[in-house]
Amino acid sequence: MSLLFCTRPARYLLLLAFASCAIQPELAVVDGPITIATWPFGRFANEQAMQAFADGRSRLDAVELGIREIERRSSDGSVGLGGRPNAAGYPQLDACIMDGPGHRAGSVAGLEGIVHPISVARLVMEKCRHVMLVGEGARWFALEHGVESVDVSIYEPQKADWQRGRRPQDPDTRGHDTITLLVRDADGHLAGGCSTSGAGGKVPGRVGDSPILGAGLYVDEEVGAAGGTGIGENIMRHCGTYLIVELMRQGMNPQAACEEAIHRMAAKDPRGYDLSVSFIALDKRGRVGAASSSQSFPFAVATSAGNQVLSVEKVTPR
Ligand code: SD4
Repeated sequence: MSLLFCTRPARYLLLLAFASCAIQPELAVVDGPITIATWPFGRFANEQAMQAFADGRSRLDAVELGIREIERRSSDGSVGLGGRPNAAGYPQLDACIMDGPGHRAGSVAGLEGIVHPISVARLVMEKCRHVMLVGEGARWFALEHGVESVDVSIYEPQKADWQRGRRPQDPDTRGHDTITLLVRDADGHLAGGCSTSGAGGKVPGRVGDSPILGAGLYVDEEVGAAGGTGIGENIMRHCGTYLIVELMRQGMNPQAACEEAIHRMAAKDPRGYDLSVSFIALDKRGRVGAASSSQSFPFAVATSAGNQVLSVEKVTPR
């Protein structure tokens, strides 16, 4: 991994062009706002987040608007109400948001019938004395605040069947993705968020890594931010994003920290590198990194100079 430090967005654009040829992302110090998001759809989240910055909006607006865009699209079976249903046949959504200054956070899990879980996570952070709400209580809180919702009585037949032990023959357990978006604003402050329908075909009530601080998302204003995607059970057991941020605190750049976290997880885990986890990271200086345990992993990075999908190959086991 070669490191390159520069301060000009124009040079960074060159690096992005280079990196889009599926070479490991190079590292550059970037002035001005920067956003990084999981998966190719992350470019749409970046677009909204950068537009929010251009419109003079806050970093939390950038995170919320970026993620809402993917929840709204909800078209690839991953995020939002169009995401993969649980084993009983209806979607339960997880989301969280974290702000660097003040180390504030809000989180929701197992949320039903709410169109934009990321907005509810933000409401929890800003309007509630708790950090995390789940299930019916989270939905009640969301409705109290007037967010966009659908009538969950449509899920009643599936719930009744599940309770009676009548399980769908073939729950949809196909692959699934999560939008995780990390931002640094023009003043160098950090924030992040994530939103997902979680693992397709999950047992009703299952909570993944995405709404768990330090698992699917962690932001530390002094150091940097990290986000995860993949099999949540494997990320949560290792506090994946907390580990990455702590590795950055010890001096690693975001790329090295993402890779090192995966090596440490693999060393400890009976599954070795067969973890299906991927991470993105962003540090205070505006450097980005990404790594994946067992598959190539596309993600998107945007600066004022451009918005591009990059890709890393799975880490080489050591
Ligand atoms: C979960 N980590 O609920 C999420 C799903 C995901 O790529 O990110 N899939 O386990």
